[in-house]
Amino acid sequence: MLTLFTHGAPNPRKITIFLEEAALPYECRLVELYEGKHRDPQFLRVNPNGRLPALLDPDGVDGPQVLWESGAILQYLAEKTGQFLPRSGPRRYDVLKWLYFQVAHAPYLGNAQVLNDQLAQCEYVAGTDYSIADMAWYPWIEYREWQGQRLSDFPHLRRWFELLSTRPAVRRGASIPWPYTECGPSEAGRRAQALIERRLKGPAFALTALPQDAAMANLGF
Ligand SMILES: N[C@@H](CCC(=O)N[C@@H](CS)C(=O)NCC(=O)O)C(=O)O
Repeated sequence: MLTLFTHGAPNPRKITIFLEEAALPYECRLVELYEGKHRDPQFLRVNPNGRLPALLDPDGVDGPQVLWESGAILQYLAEKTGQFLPRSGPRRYDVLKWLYFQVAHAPYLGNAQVLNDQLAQCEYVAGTDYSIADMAWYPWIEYREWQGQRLSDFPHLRRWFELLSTRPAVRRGASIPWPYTECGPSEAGRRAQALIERRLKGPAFALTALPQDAAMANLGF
């Protein structure tokens, strides 16, 4: 069975969305980010970069396979199952292009505009078919408020987000180990949640409710 090293954070949720979509059996191993457990020597032996997600597949091509970096994990699982990534041809590279754009550049604020323009032309992020590129973007769009952004400013992105939210596997995957609005049951998680909620109500976020020009002027641009 696959083992996913995870916590309540956007990059690991890309993988739980895939695993739920593909109905692959897996177990979750929680690595408590707010307590810094991802920097423990034990976890660094799994991912020397000390970040989540990581995946262990005991049935890899040539024996057990350890993976980290969410884009590599999504590509591996897509190739293992033959789902959500065309095996060859231009549409494969469309998916990889939008996948790598996400893993290389999220969560920069300007990406919402780029995605919105793309989704004005395509039903899904990489074209006509639902793919691992959609799974990579979805959990980050969930966190839009942390960047002071609203879906109402990006109608095509909103249409896509609502479409994905109707998929039962996306809803399940995005709630494992818990939804993005929560930080988990540990003491450190509860402290983090209180801090985040205070910050979301604070002036840095209120600023973005202003029209773009006024917000920029306020920032001194
Ligand atoms: N490029 C990596 C980024 C992984 C990453 O930064 N994960 C976050 C959780 S969403 C993390 O582990 N953060 C802990 C830290 O940066 O110390 C990927 O796509 O997997």
